[in-house]
Amino acid sequence: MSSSRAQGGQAAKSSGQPAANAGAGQQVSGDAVLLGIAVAETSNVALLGQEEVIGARIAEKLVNADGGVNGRPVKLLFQDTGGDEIGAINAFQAVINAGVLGIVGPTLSQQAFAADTRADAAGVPVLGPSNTAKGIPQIGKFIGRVSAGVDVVAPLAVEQALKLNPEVKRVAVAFAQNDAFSSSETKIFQATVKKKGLDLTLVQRFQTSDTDFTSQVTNIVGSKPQLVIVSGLAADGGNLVRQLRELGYKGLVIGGNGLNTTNVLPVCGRFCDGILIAQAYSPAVDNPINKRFVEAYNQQTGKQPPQFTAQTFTGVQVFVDALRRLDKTKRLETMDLKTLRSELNSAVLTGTYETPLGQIGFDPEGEIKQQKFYVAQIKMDAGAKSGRFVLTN
Ligand code: 1QQ
Repeated sequence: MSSSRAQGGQAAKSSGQPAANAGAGQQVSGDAVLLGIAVAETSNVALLGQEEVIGARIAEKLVNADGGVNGRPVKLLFQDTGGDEIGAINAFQAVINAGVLGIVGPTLSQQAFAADTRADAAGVPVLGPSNTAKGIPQIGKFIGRVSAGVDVVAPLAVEQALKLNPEVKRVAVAFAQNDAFSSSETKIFQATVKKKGLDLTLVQRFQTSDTDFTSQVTNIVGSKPQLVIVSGLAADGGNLVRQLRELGYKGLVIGGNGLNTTNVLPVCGRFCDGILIAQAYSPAVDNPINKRFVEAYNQQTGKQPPQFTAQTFTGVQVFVDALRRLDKTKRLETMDLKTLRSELNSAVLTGTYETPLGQIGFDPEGEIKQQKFYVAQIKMDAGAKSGRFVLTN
């Protein structure tokens, strides 16, 4: 079953009919089960979002190979959000109007705070594949995430840095102040630094649109840190690290979740080497679904899957598993679309799932319950044209 697209802003604007009033009809009966994938396929944020599209496509292939939703094929409706809030709102509206049962997206927390409220108001369940800021599941009853929050993931990178260099005492942090995730993550990093008895010597701010970090890196180097922690997105964060190294900084660097992609490697090149980044996924997770996922990804790319790909795969899988379960108690065709979306939301929240992230479940607010996390370190290959994320634990 091939994927298709909602009709962009057009569908969002032209539909006068509230989606919640439509019948289930073609969304399920003998036809495909529709799910929306609204992530950043374009803009700077596509450095992160591209990996999510791949995860969704692999999930579509594997769930359909397993019979879809009890015989009904699953069809993903892709809608590009671009990198900003308005793009996310429009993409959400387009897939909602097209009748999807649930949405996996958007890419950024900054976008989620804007777009998720629309889905929640329309009664459409959302699973955030990469929305890690504090407060995401609390946006509303229909909002959950398969991306563990910064509070549980970020501190692990600091612990790993201290293992690599127990001498670390002086720490500087920098963060993108116009991005909700980066502002949330830096708070956790700063609290962790203090909790560990380290000295937070400097806090520097930047914008995700910045390309020149001269003043920030000059101030950072001047504060003589032994560890620098960067919370930004791939383009800006990668550039900051490069400029920091170019100015001669030799100590440890932690990158936050916004740098968690090999797409950062062309940005910082050889200067990416050694960056520590906490992970919510390991390709080594030992269960059948992860093995199939890793194999499918590897066949396509020759590489191991990255975190955002695994999380987006998981978002689709959770919706499909929940629909399969729901269908066994109440046949999907017997419900109108509004009821079906609401029942799907309840089913998602009450299930447990064996996924590439390991076994997961949700708390009543939609926060993921996940057992294991990891820390990777970037190793650039000789020549620094390519590199890998190597797990340290
Ligand atoms: C968020 C994130 C992003 C940096 C992941 C793509 O974690 O916005 O919450």
